[in-house]
Amino acid sequence: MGKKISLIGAGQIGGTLAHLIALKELADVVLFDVAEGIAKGKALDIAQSSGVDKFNVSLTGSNNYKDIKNSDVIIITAGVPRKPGMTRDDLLGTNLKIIKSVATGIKENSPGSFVICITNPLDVIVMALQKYSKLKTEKVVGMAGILDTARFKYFISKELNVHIKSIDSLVLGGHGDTMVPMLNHTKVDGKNLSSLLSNDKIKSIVDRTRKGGAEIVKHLQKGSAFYAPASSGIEMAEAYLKDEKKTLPCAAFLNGEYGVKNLYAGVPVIIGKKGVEKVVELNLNDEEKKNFETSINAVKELFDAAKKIDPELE
Ligand code: A3D
Repeated sequence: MGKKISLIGAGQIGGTLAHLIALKELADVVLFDVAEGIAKGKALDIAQSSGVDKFNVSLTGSNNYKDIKNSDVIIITAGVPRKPGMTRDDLLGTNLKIIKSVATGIKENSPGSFVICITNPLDVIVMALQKYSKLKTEKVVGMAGILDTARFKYFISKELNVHIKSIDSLVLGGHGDTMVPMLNHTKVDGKNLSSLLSNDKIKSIVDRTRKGGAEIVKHLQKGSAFYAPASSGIEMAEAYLKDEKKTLPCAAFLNGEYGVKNLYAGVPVIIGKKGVEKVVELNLNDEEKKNFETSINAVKELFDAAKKIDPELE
């Protein structure tokens, strides 16, 4: 039987996700948005490109949650993006309300789906989504680490003039200014990054990665990054649909792993047909551990702020 992916939010990322899913023939697509015209218009536009690109999947636009029934995967981008000068955390109040309605829609119509959240502030919104929807924690996961890692690798590849494929790396922690590029786990053709670049250079690449989203917001002036975020979400959906058992950095529920309990944060996980099948625990050195803890504390603080906005999250 054909697979089905529902996209909640048909904005910049939602539309790009739909296009990528169609080009890869991953699944039939339902584009859902409160702004019905956007969902319908984009679905029709992409569907018409099948005459050129020859893909064979169906695309529909909707503002009715009943249309997401029996989705294999749901990817959520419903919410508002940042404007220049805003942090991701500034989006909390608005996007929390939106995610509550999305959680209800999913719970009532497709509770067995693998749900990938992209809406910011990521770690707190994905945690709220799981709490509101009460879906299994292994079926609710956030996209951020793949994007942050892709940005980090891109800047390294440009600096060293090497193919991005030769770089292994990971960015963990929360998706914010405290995210943690794992320097000791970063290798270029098997060599340690510290043997190839000066400390100052590495520091400036880490800094640019942490501010990678803001750099794009500043250029665009209207809206935030959407091509690389969409590609990153697709990698997670594909790993689940094809049972790839791929290790990917994602915002996952921690139940004691890395010494953290009852919180979502960016860690390497294995994604296969059961969803998040395992949290991979890396050996962190003292500095990585310290930075990871700082990042976890930032996520905890923001979740406390979310609980003040909506006591139902207690
Ligand atoms: P945008 O193009 O504004 O699309 C968001 C869409 O959500 C719009 O079409 C809205 O109509 C729709 N929407 C609003 N409320 C609802 C609702 N209640 N139900 C359904 N749809 C609704 O934004 P975008 O696609 O550029 O970004 C979407 C989100 O992703 C934002 O919160 C961004 O901050 C976030 N984002 C996250 C990352 C990560 O790496 C985690 C990267 C880039 C953007």
